[in-house]
Amino acid sequence: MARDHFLETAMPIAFVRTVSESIHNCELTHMDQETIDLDHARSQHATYVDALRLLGCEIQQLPQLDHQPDAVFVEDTAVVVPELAILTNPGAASRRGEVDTVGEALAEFRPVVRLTNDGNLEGGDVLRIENQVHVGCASRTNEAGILELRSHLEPLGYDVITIRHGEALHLKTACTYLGDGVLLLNRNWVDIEDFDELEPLECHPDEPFACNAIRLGDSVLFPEEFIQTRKRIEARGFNVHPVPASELAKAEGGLTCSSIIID
Ligand code: CIR
Repeated sequence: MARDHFLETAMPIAFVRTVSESIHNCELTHMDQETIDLDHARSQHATYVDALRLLGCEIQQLPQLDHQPDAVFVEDTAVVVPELAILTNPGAASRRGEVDTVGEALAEFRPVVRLTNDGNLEGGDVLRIENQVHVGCASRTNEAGILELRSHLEPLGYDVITIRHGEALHLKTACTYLGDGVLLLNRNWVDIEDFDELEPLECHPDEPFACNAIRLGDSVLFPEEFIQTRKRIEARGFNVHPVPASELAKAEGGLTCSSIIID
């Protein structure tokens, strides 16, 4: 389908969704249940959305889905490249009802395809660096899901590379790309040798969950709670824009999880 059927974007668009009333029933894999304060979570989320706007994104609000506990974590529902939006089949069955509304929103901007239920894949497992698409294979994403993703992306010129990431929920819990050739990572969960020619920047050992950051323009959006790792990122020459992220962290969510950003 010709690209001019779709809306052109002058600035990045961030798709976001309000924290659901039922967030306390969220999926938990590696963490014990803690009380999540809905108002606090929504207030931190609003600060996050303001920061995305400040750093140059146009914001598109997805419909609120109060009966879907994890619906704020929109990242997991789609993988978007300039040519295509691929809706996922989340490994967590409770999350599959989040996908339709994301597809409807993305359809204005990209041709949309949908993974079948032959395999599982969640967007938090997908780290794209230009034409290299690294995909974590663990509890939420399996070989069949990766195979199907590859069948959509390889014809478009992307390399799809499978990565094992140990105990982390998603690949992007274990590492994210800061830009300028630098990968922020937790070496206990991911091996720098799996990423061609990237410079490793390790999180502080006391902050194992401090590897989920978003590069936007000249800034790195980063959880304000992780002071030691922030110092390392700044010492490497990056400008850090801190935002509070502690409440949704109790639901095993990081910063990338709460948006789908398309250029
Ligand atoms: C889940 O377990 O599915 C949610 N409680 C957290 C999802 C976080 N998403 C992400 O890392 N991309």
